Amino acid sequence: MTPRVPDRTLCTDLPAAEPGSTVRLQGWVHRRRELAQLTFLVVRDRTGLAQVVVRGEADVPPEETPVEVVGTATANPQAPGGIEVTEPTIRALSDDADTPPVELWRPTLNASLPTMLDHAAVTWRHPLQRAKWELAAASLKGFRTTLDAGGFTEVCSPKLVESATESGANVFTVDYFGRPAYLAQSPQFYKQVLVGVFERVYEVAPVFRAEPHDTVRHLAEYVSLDVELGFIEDHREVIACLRDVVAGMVAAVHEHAAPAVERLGLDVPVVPEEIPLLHFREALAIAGAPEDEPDLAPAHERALGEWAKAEHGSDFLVVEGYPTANRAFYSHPEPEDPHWSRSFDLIFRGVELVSGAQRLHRYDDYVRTLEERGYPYAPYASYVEAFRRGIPPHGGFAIGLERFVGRLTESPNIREVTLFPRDLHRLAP
Ligand code: AMO
Repeated sequence: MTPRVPDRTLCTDLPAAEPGSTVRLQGWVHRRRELAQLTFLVVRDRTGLAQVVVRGEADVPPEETPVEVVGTATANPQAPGGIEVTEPTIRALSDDADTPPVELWRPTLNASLPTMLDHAAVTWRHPLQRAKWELAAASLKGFRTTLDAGGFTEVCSPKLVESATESGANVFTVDYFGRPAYLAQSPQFYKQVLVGVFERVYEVAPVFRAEPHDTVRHLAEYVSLDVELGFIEDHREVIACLRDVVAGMVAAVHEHAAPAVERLGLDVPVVPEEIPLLHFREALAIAGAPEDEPDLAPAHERALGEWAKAEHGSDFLVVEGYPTANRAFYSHPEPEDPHWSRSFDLIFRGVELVSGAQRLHRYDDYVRTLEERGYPYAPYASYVEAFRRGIPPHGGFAIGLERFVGRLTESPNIREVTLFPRDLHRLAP
């Protein structure tokens, strides 16, 4: 429970205050503008901005200092929302703040990305920056609400693990009491094993990828929204679940982040009832790629995004049936033609947002696949042996949170929507 701060008026509620009544604001000095006879003070709190007018001599702390303002609500058609605070008593709640590295009071920030990231603790205070994370927070709510309603159980799996899940190449190794361990690249093995307990699980957690590439869509740590469900017929059921989850995330953006959508002037996508779906082979042809290409390159995904928009008016597209050899070993091959897998990706505005698949669920299939791929058994033993204890047919997917918000806001670089990004060059702030 949030402790009740008596009599605090939030900035958004100021327009509803009775003119003449005493109000108490708490927030930061967003802007201090000294004129000859007056000082205008704009206070910023978690809900918005409010104008305070100080007549005559004023001792207003510098910008970004947290303050409490007690004064009179006064009608003024020129003030935001038609009400400002006059005759204020202003009390600094901390020491005077240093001059911020960027002018946060300006309607837009025109600092370079490195400056924004170096000073993230301050630059996130800008209303347009905050709005981006408000979208992320709303999306998380929608993810959880949709899955809770669908009978899923939220789980938390370990992030220190003994084997790589996605590929050996991009794992971070840590010293675990004198032996090597890895930071989890994904909760993949645990979510599958937990289908054996709960049937349907999801997890919201950071995952770690030692990505050697300095790209606009890769981070070394990102938030993975993982889902796994049992008793399925095939991957199409997983795709149907994914469709509902993404629709739930978009609905939650409307429901919980409407002011952020408005501030950013966003074009929020509509999730079609049936997301257009292509087989990998068709996708290659549409993207103009050679037919023996093993995967879709970013340029192919962009072309497919344009195709989905032009042909179906959709910001989303599912590609299924990637070549088995090119997907993770736990992916289920198509029984009729095992060259292709029951895997899929969801492309959102030309960028891969989700990977998923039906998984292998029989112990013997795992042993054979590990052997065929030349993987040692030992590092996978505790995972693979769970499949001797009765795991039903199952499948799942993972959504990259930062990719979702990045495409929602059509940001050129994923770092712009990440609170404190980690990449090849950045470990602080
Ligand atoms: P995959 O490795 O494709 O699949 O990751 C799933 C989704 O996570 C996001 N993503 C990233 N986001 C930011 N930086 C990165 N370095 C990065 N790498 C991936 C993308 C991607 O689509 N275990 C499987 C999922 C599953 O089958 O359930 C997996 O992790 O949005």
